[in-house]
Amino acid sequence: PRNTDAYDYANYHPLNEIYSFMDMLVAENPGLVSKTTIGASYQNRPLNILKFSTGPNRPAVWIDTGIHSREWVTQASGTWFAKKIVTDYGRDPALTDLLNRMDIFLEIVTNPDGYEYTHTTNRMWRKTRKPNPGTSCVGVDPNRNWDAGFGGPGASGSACSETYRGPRAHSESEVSSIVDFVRAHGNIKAFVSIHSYSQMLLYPYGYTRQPAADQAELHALAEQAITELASLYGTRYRYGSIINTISLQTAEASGGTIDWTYKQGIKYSYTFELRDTGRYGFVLPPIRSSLPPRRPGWP
Ligand code: ING
Ligand code: ZN
Repeated sequence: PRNTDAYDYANYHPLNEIYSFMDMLVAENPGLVSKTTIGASYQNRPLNILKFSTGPNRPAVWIDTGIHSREWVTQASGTWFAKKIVTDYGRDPALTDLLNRMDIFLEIVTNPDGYEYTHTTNRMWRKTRKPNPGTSCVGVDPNRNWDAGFGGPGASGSACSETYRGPRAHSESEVSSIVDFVRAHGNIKAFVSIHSYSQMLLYPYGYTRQPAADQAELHALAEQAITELASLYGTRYRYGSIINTISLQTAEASGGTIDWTYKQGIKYSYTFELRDTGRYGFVLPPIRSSLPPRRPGWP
């Protein structure tokens, strides 16, 4: 596509098309959107974030999608959010009010090496693509690599595991680039890290049963959010703390993104698990292919 109106939001796109989407959106909305590169992936791809801003020195909302590469509905949703923000600014009162007071940062492809690999080689790849010395198993789980309960139960020390935590906290540049950005910014008020699948809205903690200090408020806000979400298409999301809501082999999940951001003082730290509930899972079909097949001679 030549511009972001011609972009097909109902289909999945390879990495190069998402990168050019970002550049088109910036070119079309120079007063509202800018692109910053916060680091490089292991394979030296840019870690790009879009900044939506209408004034200087604002507190900010962070959204990331695609930290797990196979969760394709998340990168697609991130692309949609970006277009939606520029379309709704000045039209939708809530979004306009938000952007008149705060900046929004959006990292659409948080694990670009993994995303490329899911298109070329293995659709089910989750982790980064950094080799692990002493083994042929590649990659670290970037949602077990953060310095929050790092090394505890709910992550693996084995390089071949899908939940390998890595050699040390923040060992992955895809993680440390966000850590550095969050610290340097210093005024991020909400941090939303988006995964799929399961239809859940989660808040800290994942590494400990100890309730977050703001548990009551986080719970009430999650309930309000999923109620409003369901009012649109009837999609039902469960909600609660990570440890009480996800079901893994181990109860815990340690070293997760939002446990770290919460401990940095970002109270509104949430993770969405988008559609579906397991029928298609990570390989959720694009909207187009869930339509009935075209019949020759029919409109
Ligand atoms: N699920 C998440 C995972 O990393 C999760 C669940 C969310 C764990 C937040 C920790 C923190 O296992 C998926 N689908 O990736
Ligand atoms: Zn995930």
